[in-house]
This record gives sequence, C-alpha cells and structure tokens, in this order.
Amino acid sequence: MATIIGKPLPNIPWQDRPAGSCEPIWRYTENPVITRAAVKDANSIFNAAVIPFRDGFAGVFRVDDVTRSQYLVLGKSDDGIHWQLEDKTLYPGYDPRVCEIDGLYCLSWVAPTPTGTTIGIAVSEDFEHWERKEDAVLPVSRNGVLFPRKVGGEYCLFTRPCDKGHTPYGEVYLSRSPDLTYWGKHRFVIKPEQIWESTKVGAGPTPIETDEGWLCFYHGVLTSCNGFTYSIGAMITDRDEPWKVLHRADRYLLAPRELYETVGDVPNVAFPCAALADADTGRIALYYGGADTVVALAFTTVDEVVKTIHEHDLMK
Ligand code: BMA
Repeated sequence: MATIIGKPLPNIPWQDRPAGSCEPIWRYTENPVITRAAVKDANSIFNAAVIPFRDGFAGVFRVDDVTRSQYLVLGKSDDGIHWQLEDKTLYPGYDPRVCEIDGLYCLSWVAPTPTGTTIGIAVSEDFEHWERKEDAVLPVSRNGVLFPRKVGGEYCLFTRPCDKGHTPYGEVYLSRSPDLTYWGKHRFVIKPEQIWESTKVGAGPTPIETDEGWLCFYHGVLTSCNGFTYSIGAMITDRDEPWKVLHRADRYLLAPRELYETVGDVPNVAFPCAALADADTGRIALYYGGADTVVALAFTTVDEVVKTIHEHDLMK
C-alpha cells in the first residue's frame, strides 16, 4: 500500500474502474471534458493544468486559436469536469503546469522568445493577479514542471532541453533554485529506454509526493511510420534527491486508443499536464490533451500506479 503525502481532496473528480478492465489508468466515460466550444475563436483547447482552488478547481489551459496563435487562458470549475474558461489571454505560450507552493500558486509553461522557447514562471495568490518571474532557462527548453514544495530548502524544476522544431530527442533534467529566479545545480533524470518512449521523454504533471518517493507521470514518444505517438508513463524518484529515479515502469500506462486521442490536429497524442490527488483515498485524476484538440480526464489510484511500476520495474 502506497500513501499520498498531501491534503485530502474529497471532491476529486472520480469514476470507479469499469467492470472487466484491468488497465492501470481508466478513462472518464464522458470524455472529452473540454472542446474548442469553451472559448470563442478557439481551434483547439488541450494540454491543461488543473489545481484545487477554494471549494472547487482552477485551471490554466492551452488554447490555439483560429489564427493558430498559442496562448494560455484561465478557467474555473466546481467539480473539475464542467469548466468556465475566460476569453482573454493570460500569457502567450503553451503546455502549462500549476502547483501550490507554500500557499502561492506557481505556473510554469513553454514561453516563446525570439529564438526558441524557454520556461516561463509566474505566481499568484488568488489565481487572478499574476506576477511573471524571470524565465527559468535559456532557450530552447520545454516541459517545465515545478515540484509542489521545496526539497532541501530549494525549489525544483523538471525541464526538457530541446531544439526549435519538433525535436527528435529529449531527456528530462532537474534544476534547483533558492528563490524561483536563479536556477542551477542541474541534474540528469531520465532518457528514453523503452521502445514506446524511444524518441523522447518529457515531464508531465506536478509530481505527487508519496511515502515511496515522488510519483511522476511523464510522456514518452515513439516514432512510427505515421509520425509521433505520445503515451503516458510513470516513475518514482527519491523524496530528498528528486533527480534520482528509484523505480520506473517499463511500459506505458495509457496510450492513444480512443477516437479523441487518435483523431485530431495531431493524431495519437495523450499528453498529461495535471494530476489531482486525494491523500485520504489515494485517488488520482489525470488531465491530458487528446490529439492536440481536446482535454480528457482519466483515473487511477496511487496503489494501482505504484503496483504497476513495481511489477514492471525498469530499475530492477
Ligand atoms: C509537444 C508540445 C505539446 C503537444 C505535443 C504533441 O512538442 O507541442 O503541446 O501536445 O508536442 O503535438
């Protein structure tokens, strides 16, 4: 039995595993939860950051509009399933992740610069007024994911150094900072090991603290004759030295299979950017972009994921 170290979240979106299913992660039956209809002039709304907020939930969403500009918008929800999105741009860029550190909402995302993307960082006390910090890294990098607390007195950030295009490689690194401004002490975390992730890997949602270590979902990319396939994998890293991987599943836990994952602007993409966790029940709700077109939701439990990782542990 693994335990989530964190707050209870009794209103976490949830559905029981469907009868007969033995998959480690199961999809919400009413997927997708957000489509382009949620924002005027949206071409697609997909990779989403979601967090508990007051009595409900708040989120930051990637919107590509009909000019194909990419930007972030804020949203609110009572139940984590039905969302009201704002009609205005928070920041240009994409692939947001959000977490709460010492009462402050911290946003990281892929922010444009004149010479490639960097990791933007912004903070807010109320999810309304945001203060943009210095960008965390030199271009080019993507998949910037903050840890939800300081570790050893320092903020921690996963990044994925890359090129200006649809990067045909990718490894996850971790950097540390005393103040969310100056980042250093860079450490290698993972590179592709298995076929399903053989092209590149990148960090996913905010890591979930458990008694076994940091439970980190990530995406892994396979290049087939039809292009990239983005699937969801998982690993556990050390609680005190979070760049050290203790356990890692040799297989994906969810891969594109449903129509909303296999058909869309970029087919065959399941791209996770947020995970809600309930420390009381061990339930986890995972938000992921489907085919770069919609937001989808899936469920699992900490026990289920940790069991799968241990049963098929690449680190053994
Ligand atoms: C990555 C990012 C994601 C996207 C994925 C699949 O490089 O651009 O936003 O979901 O590719 O196209």
